[in-house]
Amino acid sequence: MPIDATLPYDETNIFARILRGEIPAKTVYEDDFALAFHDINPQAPTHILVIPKGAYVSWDDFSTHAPDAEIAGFIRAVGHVAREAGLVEPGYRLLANIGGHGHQEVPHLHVHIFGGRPLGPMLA
Ligand code: D5M
Repeated sequence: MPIDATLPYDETNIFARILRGEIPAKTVYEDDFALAFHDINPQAPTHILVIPKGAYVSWDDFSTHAPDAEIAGFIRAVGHVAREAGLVEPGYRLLANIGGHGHQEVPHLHVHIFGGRPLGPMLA
């Protein structure tokens, strides 16, 4: 079910639990600002999720409320993970779903990294 991205942060969401180490994830990268792990239901040969360590419901919440250092650190982490996964050449896709029409299901900001095959003009 898509979430309402205007709701307050829910500390019990699955990615908050991964950040707290309460449930496992196939982690590929971690730093002060971000955690990256394989998506449990991959839609491409490489499908990695990158999440900020801070408690942000969505891209909207993050871009409005996060300090500049967290925003810069998170964006750099996304690029680093894609590079380390060997995706820069031949290319890859970033996607962030936001709220109901964006079909966001987990109420903690996450950026999908897709790669490993030609992705076509859109991933709908
Ligand atoms: O997509 C949410 C994404 O999160 C979806 O691709 C599945 C993934 N997911 C859900 N639970 C887990 C766990 N436990 N590990 C890894 N990946 C997970 P969106 O529609 O953008 O909210």
